[in-house]
Amino acid sequence: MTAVTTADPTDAYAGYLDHLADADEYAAIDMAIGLLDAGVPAERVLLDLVAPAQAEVGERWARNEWSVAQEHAATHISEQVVAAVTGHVNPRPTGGRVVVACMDGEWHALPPRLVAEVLRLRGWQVTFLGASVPAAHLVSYLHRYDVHAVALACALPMRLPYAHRMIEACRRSDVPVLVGGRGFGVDGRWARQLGVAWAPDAPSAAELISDERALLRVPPAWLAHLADDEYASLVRRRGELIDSAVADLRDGVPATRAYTAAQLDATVSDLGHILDFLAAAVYVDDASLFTEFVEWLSGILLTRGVPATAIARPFEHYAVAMRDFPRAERVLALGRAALPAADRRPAR
Ligand code: B12
Repeated sequence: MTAVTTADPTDAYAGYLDHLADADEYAAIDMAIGLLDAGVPAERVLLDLVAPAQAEVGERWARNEWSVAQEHAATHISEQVVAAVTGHVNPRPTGGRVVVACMDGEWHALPPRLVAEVLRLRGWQVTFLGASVPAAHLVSYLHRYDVHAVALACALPMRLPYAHRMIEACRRSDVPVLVGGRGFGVDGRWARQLGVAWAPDAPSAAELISDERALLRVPPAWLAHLADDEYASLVRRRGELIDSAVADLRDGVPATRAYTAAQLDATVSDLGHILDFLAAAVYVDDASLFTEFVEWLSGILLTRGVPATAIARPFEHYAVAMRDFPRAERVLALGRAALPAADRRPAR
């Protein structure tokens, strides 16, 4: 068993990351259980060790230092650690039932799993439904039980329009809704826009769930701008826009003609993400959703050797197609302004 020389998860962090890097599940679990045995509360092991380590896993993937396989291995180990920690403590419920689920199309199940386990540790009877739960299935599930609250997770802002539909569906079942995850913005501003209670982290989620009046005290959604139908039109034209952007890339960036099937798949996926983030920004009427995404995407692509001119090309193509959509056109223009200068070399 790995000796834990410190009873502070923050001090154990570097060693834990090494275990993730080595894909050493046993050492990672031993370290977490060692902290529990040294008197560290389980909640701190989950939130001060596992959570920041997973954020670092994401940074290493983004910097192209870790492959997708290394990220998957590390995430699997973190999931095993979460199970081992809560299994070790084995909390028994004293409170009502809380259902925790990911939005439809959302595969980041570990962040809400951490929230679910913290709620469990605090006495709630938690049902964790995991990744991508279709709205209709979630609603029929809620009807079968006496549910105190439902907590919905969204890690990617491009899923916000779906999130909104799901929130509304839960509300129609008269179950109080709470949301969280990076997808609602670091300060939860897009949750406020959608008129739903938001918590920045697991402890705040637990406090909110204990205060039913606070959970229900939310301002109405502010989505009057959707009357212009721009969001719906963008969604309708998604496939056609991606096809024409691929054709335009082949014309304008000859290197893309030699792309392998895998490279082409990744390109189509990126072209779709650009439109999905644009549509989500139009949905919540906030250009910062799109500009933040453009900065993130440019960083990812430059690190992987994609030239700045090739990154900019689809944005120019989409800009021409947005001429009849004033809000989308404005958001796209701000996104283009956030693109890297064409002479910037890929980071090494
Ligand atoms: C593991 C991982 C995956 C795994 C998820 C597996 C799993 N079982 O969860 C897989 C491989 C599926 C995946 C896929 C993708 N991922 Co990913 N992923 C991650 C990674 C590395 C870790 C996630 C995690 O566990 N985080 C740890 C927790 C603790 O994070 P947290 O958000 O801070 O959570 C706290 C609060 O936000 C809050 N909270 C979170 N959820 C909830 C829910 C509720 C109800 C409440 C109240 C609070 C709350 O409480 C938490 C604890 O205090 C993150 C990096 C990161 N920084 O998170 C990227 C990351 C989120 N992924 C990213 C991307 C881009 C993707 C993909 C699009 C990649 C691709 N090209 O396919 C896909 C999208 C899949 C989809 N449609 O959902 C980007 C998102 C960037 C952006 N612009 O939005 C990130 C940030 C990586 C990066 N650095 O660029 N991913």
